Amino acid sequence: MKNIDSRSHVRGESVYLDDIPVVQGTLYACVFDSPVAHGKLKSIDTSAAEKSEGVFRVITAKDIVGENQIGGIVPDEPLLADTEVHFQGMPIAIVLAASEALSHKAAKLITAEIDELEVVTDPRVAAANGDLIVPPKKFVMGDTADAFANCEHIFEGKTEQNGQEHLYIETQGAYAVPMENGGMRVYSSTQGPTAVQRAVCRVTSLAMHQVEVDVQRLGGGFGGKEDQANAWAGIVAVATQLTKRPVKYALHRMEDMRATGKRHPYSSDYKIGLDKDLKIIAYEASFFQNAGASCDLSPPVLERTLFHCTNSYFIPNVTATAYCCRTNLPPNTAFRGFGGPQGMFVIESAITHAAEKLGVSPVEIQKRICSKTGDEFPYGQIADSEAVTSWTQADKKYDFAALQREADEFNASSKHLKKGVALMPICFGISFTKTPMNQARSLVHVYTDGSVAVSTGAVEMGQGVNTKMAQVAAKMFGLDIGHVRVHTTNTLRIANTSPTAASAAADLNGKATQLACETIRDRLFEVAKDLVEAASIEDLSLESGFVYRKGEKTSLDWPTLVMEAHLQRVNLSEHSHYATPGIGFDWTTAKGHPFAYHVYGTAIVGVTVDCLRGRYEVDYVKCCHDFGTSMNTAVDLGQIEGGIVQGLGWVTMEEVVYDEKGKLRSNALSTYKVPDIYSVPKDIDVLALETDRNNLAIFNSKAVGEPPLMYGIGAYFAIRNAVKAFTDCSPAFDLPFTPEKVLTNLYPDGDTLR
Ligand code: MTE
Ligand code: LUZ
Ligand code: MOS
Repeated sequence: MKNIDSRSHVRGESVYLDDIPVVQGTLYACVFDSPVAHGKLKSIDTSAAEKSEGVFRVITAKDIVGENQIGGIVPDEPLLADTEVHFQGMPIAIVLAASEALSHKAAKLITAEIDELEVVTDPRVAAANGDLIVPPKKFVMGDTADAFANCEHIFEGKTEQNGQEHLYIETQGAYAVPMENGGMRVYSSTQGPTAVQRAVCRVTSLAMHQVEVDVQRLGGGFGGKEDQANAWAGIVAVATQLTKRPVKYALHRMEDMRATGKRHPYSSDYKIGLDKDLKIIAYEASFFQNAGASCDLSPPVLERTLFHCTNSYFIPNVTATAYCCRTNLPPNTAFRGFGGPQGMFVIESAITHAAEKLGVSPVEIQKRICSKTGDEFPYGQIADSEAVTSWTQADKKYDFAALQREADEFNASSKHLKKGVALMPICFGISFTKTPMNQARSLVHVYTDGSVAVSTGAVEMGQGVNTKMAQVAAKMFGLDIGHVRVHTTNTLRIANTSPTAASAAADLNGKATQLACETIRDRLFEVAKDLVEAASIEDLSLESGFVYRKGEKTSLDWPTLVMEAHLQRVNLSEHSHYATPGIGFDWTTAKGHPFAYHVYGTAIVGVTVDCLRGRYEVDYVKCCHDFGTSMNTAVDLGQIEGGIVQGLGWVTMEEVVYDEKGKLRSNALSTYKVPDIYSVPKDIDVLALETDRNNLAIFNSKAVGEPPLMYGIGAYFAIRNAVKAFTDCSPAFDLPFTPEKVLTNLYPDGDTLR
């Protein structure tokens, strides 16, 4: 089963926001955004822009009909700056013109008088100033103070992690078209159609039933459009409301890069304690999250850092504290892994630190603490663990010791090329940690020709969720996938959707689709029962387009059955709702059972470092991954490969650079390097950990969107090991490990010719 979009993607026929045919009279928006990261906005001069060729109107904060606010969790984010600017790239005014080129030209003519204020870009400085967006969050299990007193070895240290640009191929954008009675339809490149609908209603004062949001698909989201599509939809909606004209805005790459938030940088402290058998018995960590200028999704991202701060390990005594620090950078936001990778890097760094000091391989420590079924996570959930099974199966197939030996032997005879190997286990909780978000709806129509239309709240962004939705309907009705069409994600057909995020879209929307199909199927069976003279509907099944009775094919085919049901006035449509059972979390105790299940896996990453130049290549990523029972191995393998490459890009070459004034320096593809075909691992080998253990995943096919990204973290540790094979050093736990940083670690004295 392939991805149903492959053909139209390859032929360039798939429709993205910018491919939607525009309506006559469409105006093109462009924002004038703040050139200053922090300051009092005294005045805005739009006169030159208003006189510029083709300009229809310029809009500022005072024109907004509704509330000038899009902050979802904390109301700290005006749509347009009114009295203050708090990051470079913050929208101040909207220019509307007859073409995209003319609106961009006019936006450059706008000026603003801004009294500059102090710019903070460092989360620790913000924390020291007491500038936290929400109060600190804390997880406690056992008693670390007590446990440290009994430790044989204690190590303390610090880690730094940089951000990451989403670099979805399709930039942010939206297109609003006025409808009668003051309503509007908004096409948006968003992961969260309902979030866009709410934001549009807030800034226009329209009721939600007046605003239709429609999403065909995204050219990638990666979390960057979970919350941050709202601003651009809000901007075109405000403009449409004021002008009664269709308004479109598809951002240029550099606008997108400077105006949108990224993965959160973190600065963290750790303290780790081991007993005499090298078992970790105590772990303390403090996470300083660089949230940027407004709240956005920073608190739940921070929470997931805590949820994943012990990765796949069981540590009996844990205290983890997390600080959401306000800085003058664009608001950082969801990014594949959602704070989980940041938590995992710190524990892996702490383990590596301990191993280095104790003169053992980190593997010796990692293997002693793999969680087992029945172990408790610091947040109270009891593990149903595949940490050991994925480790054992990976070791059996790939032979960790042999791979290490191969690297050691290579290094013994190679002067300037050094190989490094590292083991990277993962454990990722599936469900939104905010329990109410774990619900979804699906609308299924069976038409009288036998074709099937499915609409859900899931947004297709390349991850293949539409293919999975079509598979669910096809399987439930015993049809070929060609009979099923998955339609746009639309707030009129599916209301109150959660964003497509948390890797949970296929589970939540797939289960809702399954329920809808089941209901229709049972109605059809009632009709079929008489037609094929079955004793009970229990005897009936649908396979390969025919009704089967007690496993035997009858002559009643699907289109005939459907038409007969229609003639008998049987309802051939169903709208179903699914809510994940058995989950919940109580923040007053910071304990509960937040996740439907966890996804596990164990990867081994091998690299070669060119110790003359500091450059490196990833030779392989071999992993045993917990799929449950994959319902689409092609799609899931694609997710694993993409996730790994995106993860290792974050820890190696992707370097987001802001200067001390809060100006983004890595603001284009010429200054921000993402992995390309030459830098992907030469070998990605995936062993399926196939289990028939029951879980809450759709068809037992576990969520796969985010977890594999964290295998990529292993590349940092593998490179570090290679560097240490060249020279006696202890590189800082500082991401990304760019070739420049590798080189300075290889030659700490700057002497490159030894
Ligand atoms: N894969 C592609 N091709 N494009 C994307 O934007 N987003 C990732 C992941 N895989 C993404 C992707 C993120 S951040 C998430 S949360 C999941 O897909 C969301 O989809 P799912 O819930 O259907 O797995
Ligand atoms: N988004 C969200 C997420 O709102 N809550 C989550 O728990 C989450 N987890 C992963 C990715 N996005
Ligand atoms: Mo993904 S970060 O949950 O959009």
